[in-house]
Amino acid sequence: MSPQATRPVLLQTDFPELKLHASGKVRDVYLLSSDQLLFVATDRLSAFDYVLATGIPMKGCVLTQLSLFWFDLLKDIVPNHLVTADVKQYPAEVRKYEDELRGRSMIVARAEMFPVECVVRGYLSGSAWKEYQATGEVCGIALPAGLKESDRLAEPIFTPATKAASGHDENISFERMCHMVGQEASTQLRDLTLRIYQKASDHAREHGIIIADTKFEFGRTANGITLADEVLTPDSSRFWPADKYEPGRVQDSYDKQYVRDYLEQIRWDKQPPAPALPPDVAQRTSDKYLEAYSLLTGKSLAV
Ligand code: Q0T
Repeated sequence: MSPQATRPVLLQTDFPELKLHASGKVRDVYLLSSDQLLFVATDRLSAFDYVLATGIPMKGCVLTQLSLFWFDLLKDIVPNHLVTADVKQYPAEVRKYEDELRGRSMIVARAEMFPVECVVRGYLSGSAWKEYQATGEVCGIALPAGLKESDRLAEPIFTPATKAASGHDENISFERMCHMVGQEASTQLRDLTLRIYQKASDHAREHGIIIADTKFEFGRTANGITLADEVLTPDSSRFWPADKYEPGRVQDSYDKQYVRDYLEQIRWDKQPPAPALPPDVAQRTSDKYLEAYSLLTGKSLAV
């Protein structure tokens, strides 16, 4: 038995009076007015690039509450797009759905988004490990020879990316970023990204979690360069359990390990449709998300 009170799993939103602005693998975004958006984190889970048929209880709440925690921790470094996550303050046409939205949503200020993903890596993993093996560099940054998969880097590196037509991110050099968004903005975005990662990864490490890498999106608002999107969640980052860290191999994922193990075990061919998960795999995965939230914030998630 899981001691955690849970909310009904939400796989899809359906708010006919609201205007859907964008829908991603996990989040649905509604346009509220010319200057505000409603972000809703569902309980969808993607693995191996597909959204699975089974929702993960509490996942949308964990992702939203983690982002709120980090926005607050980081507010002295960078302003963020949060307007309110208090459903009692939502406008009437949105508050109509407050029972679904509570805990898993936020209203944000619309920003002029920079068309780059601001990626920072403290460890060598994923596409960076592949690029390093092929070229000895990552996004034009030369790294020392002889590094192993998942090694900690001497200094975190800024490795920007753009959304390619394929939907996959494409790593780019800092120089290429400067051509796209300008040198001054690029330098500001790189400095902010590295400062945010330093503060957040220090915090996480003191609480048993390695943030191997993460991705930020920024925009411009009346407050200047503003941190947008979700931040420092397991969906936008690689979280590794610090007590299992061992360079030289792929690391266990903090949140998705049971799911990956199950999908390998049933030998899913990674073609659609994505399979459903057995209830115990979904529940254990939910427990990992809630555990990450508790470790990082020192609080249990009240709903
Ligand atoms: C955005 C204006 O919506 C996105 O992903 C989920 C499907 C990504 N995205 C965000 C924006 C934001 C933010 N965040 C903002 N504050 N203002 N646009 C656009 N795309």
